[in-house]
Amino acid sequence: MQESRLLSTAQVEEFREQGVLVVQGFYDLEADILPIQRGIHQLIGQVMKRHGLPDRRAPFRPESFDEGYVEMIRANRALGGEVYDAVKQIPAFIRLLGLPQHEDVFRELRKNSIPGIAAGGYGIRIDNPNEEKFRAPWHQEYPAQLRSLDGLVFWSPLVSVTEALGPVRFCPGSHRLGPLPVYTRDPENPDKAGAYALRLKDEQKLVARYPQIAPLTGPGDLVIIDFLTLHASGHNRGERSRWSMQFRYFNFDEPCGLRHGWRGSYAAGVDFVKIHPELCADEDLS
Ligand SMILES: O=C(O)CCC(=O)C(=O)O
Ligand SMILES: [Fe+2]
Repeated sequence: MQESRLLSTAQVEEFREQGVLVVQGFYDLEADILPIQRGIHQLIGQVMKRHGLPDRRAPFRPESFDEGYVEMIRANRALGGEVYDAVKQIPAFIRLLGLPQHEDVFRELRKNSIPGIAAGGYGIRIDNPNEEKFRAPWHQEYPAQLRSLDGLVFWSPLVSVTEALGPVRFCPGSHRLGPLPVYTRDPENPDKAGAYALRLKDEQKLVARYPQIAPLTGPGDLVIIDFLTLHASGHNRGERSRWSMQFRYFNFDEPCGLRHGWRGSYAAGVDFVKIHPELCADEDLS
């Protein structure tokens, strides 16, 4: 077995205890992050071009790569959806998905694992100011992703996340609860579908049992999240969208995944309930 190289023994231990770990300066800003920010700047321009909108933006700068985006969606929210779908196809983003260090970190945290990249489990979130529709309520990653129980989310911001931008919230230690029952529809939000409609059963009771952290991070930082750790989007009350990347890895050698054949969830066209009927709490709903 290889020795732990990218994470210290203390970091490995912290992750095991907390189910979440912040690694500052994990990525190389110039080589890894800047090309993605440049790609987003370009694709915002391409969406403007597609719709015949004048592009009055300043030349690209990493700090303001998303200039014009908030104004654009304020005029027409659908254009935000176009940008969202486009940016996950930026070559530099896909290159970072397969970064060897992701695999190395996975092996350091999941000894003797066979790491896999969760197909359809990567993307760039754009959490817009004062928007509720796509905000993630308290959840564990597993029901929305499946693949294997012991997966990891690699989460990394493309902007400096201030309190105003609504940092992601975590319940450290909650991964020890194991996979929790969920409702597959949300009566309060009937317009939500698929993974967006999943709601944790007894959400408030469960969350109240844990302390909460909401680390402030910036470009280059990495947050590693256990597939079973409770976490939720913050509320963006700022002036700018909170842009962040998600890469999800799983383990081909975990018993539950081996049993169901590393199936994906909603994004892979799979009805999660067919695979885990025991985790569906819908019978409680009227
Ligand atoms: O960035 C967010 O608001 C939520 C992130 C999340 O749930 C995830 O990366 O799995
Ligand atoms: Fe999540």
